[in-house]
Amino acid sequence: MADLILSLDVQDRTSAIAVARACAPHLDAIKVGYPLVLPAGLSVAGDLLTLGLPLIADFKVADIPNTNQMICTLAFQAGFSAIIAHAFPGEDALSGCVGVAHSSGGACYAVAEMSHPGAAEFFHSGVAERLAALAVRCRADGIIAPATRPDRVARLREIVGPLKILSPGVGAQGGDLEAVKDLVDGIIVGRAIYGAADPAGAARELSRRCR
Ligand code: NUP
Repeated sequence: MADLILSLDVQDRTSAIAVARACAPHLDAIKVGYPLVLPAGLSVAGDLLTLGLPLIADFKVADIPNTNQMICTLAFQAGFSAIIAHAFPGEDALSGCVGVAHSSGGACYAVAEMSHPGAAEFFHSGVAERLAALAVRCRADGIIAPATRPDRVARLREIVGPLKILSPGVGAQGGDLEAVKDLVDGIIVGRAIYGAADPAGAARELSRRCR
C-alpha cells in the first residue's frame, strides 16, 4: 500500500490546475517541478493549496549550503510542505535543505537513485547506498528511489529503515506499480495521469491499485 502522488508536469497554469482539481479526490499529494514552476511562477503553489493536498517541490536542490537554504526558504514560503534535494553535493548541502524544511514545519526528501536508464552510470557501484546513508545521517524525512528497479528499492530500504521512500517511474517510464507498492510509501506518477484521455479516471484506477 502506497500513497499516490501526482507529478504535475503540465506547463500551462490553467490546465495544470484543472488536472489537479479533477484528480484531487484520488491523490495523497501533488508534486510540482520546473516544467510548471518556470512558466507559472512559484505562486502556482498558492492556487494548488486550495485543493487541500500536501505540495512537494521537486526542485532537486543541488547547490552550496547557502544557496540551498535560499531555494528551500522560497519554496516553503510559497506554500510547499516538502522539498526534494539531491544528496550528492554532500552532508553540509543536504543538511541545509533539511534544516530549512524542519524549521518550516516541512519535510525534505533526498534523491538516492534516479529512475531513468542513464542513472546506472553514476548511481550504481555503491553510490546510491552512500547517498541513502547520508539521507539518514542528515535526518532527511525520506529518499527518492526508482520504481523502475524494485530490487534497488528493496536494497535502499535496508539502509533507510523507517524513512519514507517516494518512488517515480511507474507508467511512462515502464515501472510496474504492483512490483514496488509494498516497498515504498509513495508512488509518483506524471504522464500516465495527466497525459491520459481521462486524468481523473486514470488517477482513480492507480489509487485503487496502490491500496
Ligand atoms: O529519479 C527520478 N525520476 C523521476 O522521474 C526523480 C524524479 N524526481 N523524477 C520525476 O518524477 C520526474 O522529473 C517527473 O517529474 C516525475 C515522473 O514523471 P512520469 O515519468 O511519471 O511522467
